[in-house]
Amino acid sequence: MAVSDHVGFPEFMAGVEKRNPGQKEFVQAIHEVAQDIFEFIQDKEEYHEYQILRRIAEPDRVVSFRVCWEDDDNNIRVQRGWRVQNNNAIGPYKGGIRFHPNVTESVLKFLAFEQTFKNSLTGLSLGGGKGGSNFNPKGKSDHEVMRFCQSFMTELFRHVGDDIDVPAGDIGVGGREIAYMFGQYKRITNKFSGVLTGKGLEFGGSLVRTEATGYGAVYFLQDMLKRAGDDVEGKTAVVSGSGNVATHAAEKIVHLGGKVLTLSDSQGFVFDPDGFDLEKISWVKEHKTRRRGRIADYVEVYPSAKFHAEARPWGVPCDLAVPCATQNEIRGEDAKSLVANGCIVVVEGANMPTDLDGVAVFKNARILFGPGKAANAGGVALSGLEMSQNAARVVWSEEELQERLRQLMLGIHDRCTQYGVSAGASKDTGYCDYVKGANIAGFKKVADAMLAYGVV
Ligand code: NDP
Ligand code: 2IT
Repeated sequence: MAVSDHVGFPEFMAGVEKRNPGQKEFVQAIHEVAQDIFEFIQDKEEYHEYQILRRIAEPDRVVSFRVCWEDDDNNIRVQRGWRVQNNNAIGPYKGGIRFHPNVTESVLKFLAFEQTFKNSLTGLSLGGGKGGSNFNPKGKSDHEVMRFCQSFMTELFRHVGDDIDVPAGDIGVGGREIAYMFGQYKRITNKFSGVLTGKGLEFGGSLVRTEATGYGAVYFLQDMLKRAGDDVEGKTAVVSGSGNVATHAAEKIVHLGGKVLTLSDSQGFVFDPDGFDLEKISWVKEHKTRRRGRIADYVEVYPSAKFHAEARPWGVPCDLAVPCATQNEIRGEDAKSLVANGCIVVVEGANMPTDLDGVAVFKNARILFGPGKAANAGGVALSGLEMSQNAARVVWSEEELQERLRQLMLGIHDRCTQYGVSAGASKDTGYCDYVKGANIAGFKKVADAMLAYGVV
């Protein structure tokens, strides 16, 4: 069959929508990747013939299960759990677990799809997966969270394993939840293995895993700026979220001499005109993670700051925007106001925080735009290093891991520029479409492995 006889992008997307009715986040994620891949494979017959993109966009399997648990008032509660194993062409399925009331199969399928490209971009041997539940950990006691996590793992354990599928944390799943799940896995299987990453340091966790996503995103930002002959020093940054990724991204921006103006949570954002210094960021970490409090409480401790209820921070003028909360938090209108206010770089700490309209605004404005699958890959990359340490039963030093994270992010940046700069432009200085670069570089490794396997 001639290449010109194969389906084009619009027909491909129509098929995706038909096969995944109502799964708008999943369709959106495929849309963003597929437009670049279609361009890349237009003269590459094998990728068409073997239906590679069509196969990557169909998860290997989606496991859905009931999770029953008992709350502190002895009510029996029923939640739904999932594990989406998207693709293991280049390594065991790998990706986080999200506990949040808005988790649906569509959300987890988009995350597992994105994760496949992200994990490939790290250069490590990691396939793509994601899991989670519509369980809301907010307002639950430690014992309720423990009972939920144990029940969740009582089903999940059949589907995971250190060479099969290795989950980690994501929204609503941090060190506490990973420990409860790991304890239950160990109890059921009688095996101490690296089945989860993000573990406590006492039981196989890795140094630097906690900081890795946020630090990595800012390293990526630093590399984009450096390529443009600039740096973070003296720049103002608007950061959203106040969880693991946001607080560590903010911390690294401060280390590099930038000024962080905002942090947020699901109830609104805080603007601090003096900037969040390391002590203030540390207060936020303690308050949000240990005390499980609200970002709004910040203004009681630091009264020069102002809390904006039910609002997102994208209207605050800044040089750098770093979305680190959730999907679709930057819409087209938000993107326009960032550009109009002089923002020069957007780097995504979260997964798919910018919707398709927003991405188009950033691309048209030709500002530096680092997509999540490249910019936030430091977390999963460090998870990959946790897996290596577990397998070899060794512990690497903080210094070694910090250096490896830095090099991994540099490698990801390099892979993006390899495919993101138009033919004829300079690889070192020409405009880089990082979205395209990340999509193609991430796709190519997985696609070539799939080609080698034939039709399986
Ligand atoms: P956390 O649970 O630690 O923090 C999440 C933060 O985002 C909180 O401030 C939370 O506010 C806010 N948030 C969550 N959902 C919403 C929503 N619907 N609207 C507004 N704010 C919201 O999660 P992480 O920091 O780990 O994850 C943040 C993002 O980074 C996610 O997109 C995740 O997929 C991505 N990511 C995480 C990695 C990791 O290693 N942890 C790796 C790569 C990407 P509140 O407290 O009010 O809920
Ligand atoms: O989105 C992500 O990359 C994560 N939540 C981390 C995944 C991992 O396996 O460390």
